Amino acid sequence: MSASFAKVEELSTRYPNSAGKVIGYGTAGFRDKASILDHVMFRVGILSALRSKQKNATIGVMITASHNPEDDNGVKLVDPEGEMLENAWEKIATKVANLDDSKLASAVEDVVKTTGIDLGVKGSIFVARDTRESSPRLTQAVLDGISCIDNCEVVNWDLASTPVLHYLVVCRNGNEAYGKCSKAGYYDKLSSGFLTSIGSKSAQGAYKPIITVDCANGIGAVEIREIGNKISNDLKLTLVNDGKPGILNHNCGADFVKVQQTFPENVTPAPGERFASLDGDADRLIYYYFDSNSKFKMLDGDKISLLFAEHLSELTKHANLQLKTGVVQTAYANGSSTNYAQDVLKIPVACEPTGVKHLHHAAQAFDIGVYFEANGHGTVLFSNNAIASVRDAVKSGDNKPAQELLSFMDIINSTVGDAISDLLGVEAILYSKGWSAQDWDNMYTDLPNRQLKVSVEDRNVIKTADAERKCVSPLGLQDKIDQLAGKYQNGRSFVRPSGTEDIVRVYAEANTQGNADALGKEVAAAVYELCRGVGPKP
Ligand code: NG1
Ligand code: ZN
Repeated sequence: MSASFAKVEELSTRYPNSAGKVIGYGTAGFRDKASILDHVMFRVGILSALRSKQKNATIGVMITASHNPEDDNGVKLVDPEGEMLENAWEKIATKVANLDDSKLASAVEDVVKTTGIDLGVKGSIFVARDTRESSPRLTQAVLDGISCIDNCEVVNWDLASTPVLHYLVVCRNGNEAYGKCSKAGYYDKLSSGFLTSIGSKSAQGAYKPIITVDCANGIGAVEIREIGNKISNDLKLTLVNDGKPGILNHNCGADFVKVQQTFPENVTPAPGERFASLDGDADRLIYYYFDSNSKFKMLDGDKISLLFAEHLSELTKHANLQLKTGVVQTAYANGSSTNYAQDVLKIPVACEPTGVKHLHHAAQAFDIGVYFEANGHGTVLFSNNAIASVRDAVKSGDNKPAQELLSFMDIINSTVGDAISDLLGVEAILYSKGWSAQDWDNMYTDLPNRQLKVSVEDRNVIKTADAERKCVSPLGLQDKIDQLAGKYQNGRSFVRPSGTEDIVRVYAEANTQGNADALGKEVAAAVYELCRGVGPKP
């Protein structure tokens, strides 16, 4: 063992691997019960330092379990350009996180050798955490891990949302044009983008400049309060579920609203008002309202995506710019949204496997790439060509649509899905169109749908293809799904193993809620039967 890793051996005794199970780096990093994650955090700290030296750039470490319950926690690494960790390192992370304690130091030495890391390079790591009670303890484990590797500079940003950490990493790694590398820089960028976007015109038409925001009792409350103060003359934000004594993600937050299809706790619905929910780390956003029949109506990631796509492609047309706008979705996107984008807006749609890194990558193929998961996680990417063309058009004279595009670009946090940035983007568009939530919802009507979970012995017996829309294993399951979906008008269903929970997810949609529910139940029963279900039969 080289002397460089003696500290790994020494400090690892404080963080023994006693999880008793394998914990994998999934679509959202490591995520599990907070009580068994200490050794994982310590090891992620070590890896973040190595990754930083390998890339000779700042790496982010975000401690959060997003929309999961308070007792869970998790950690994800942010690569230098704000993107999710590269695949090869996900594998390294899973391997290192699960090793016996006695093998850790030599495995770390091995990573250094096999990935060609020069330990002489100075490491730089940004660490941030959400509001969970376990997060300070787990942050310390990450910091201890980093301290095992010599010559590293650490900034502990303490409480920050996932999108704020991504923003800080991008700014720090040289993209100064993007924004100032501070929390204040983030608040300024978004709020001034919003204020410039709406300009001096007052709210018009059916748009009311007031919205109630459910903060899931999470970190989003801290961030949005700062921004709300800066724009309060033009948009009044009323915050609910903004922290203790409220419990994180409990009967509130974007995931609760999306899955339960109902209002969160502490929101008093009234027709004509707009509501939005953030998730626990403020990277997902869902809107909803009471329609004139006092019925709950949801405006999810697909609706946000198409509002953005429609507005941005209209602006580029009016600005006389030849920029290609595209939409990227997953199989969870409502069938109506896909049809509306392709058939009505004539905007190309790509379908990618679940996990924003797949969507982010696909969105880079467009000048303006709008990507969202139906659950409200997404953003807009602008190519260098798009940024340069818009700036030129603004410089060259009186081009109002180009100016509007430019200020909209400032609102958008392109580094990752960002609930607060997306909220300001939605509000700026509704403001300029003079639209109510109902007007926005009228773009198209969602097909009724249902999501279910099935517990099975080993969820990984399910293998999928075609961006998760087809199941290729176990044999016979896809035929069964086809047969069941064929019974219902507009019937569509697919199944996939979750990357964040030990369950199989079932999605079903059909022409009526009753049919979507029935299809979902029947497909869940087929999964239970063909994949060795455990627990009560669906
Ligand atoms: P899994 O558990 O793999 O379905 C969930 C979400 C993803 C993504 C990740 C990360 C659904 C159906 N799935 O993944 O979209 O957001 O969590 O948080 O919403
Ligand atoms: Zn989240």
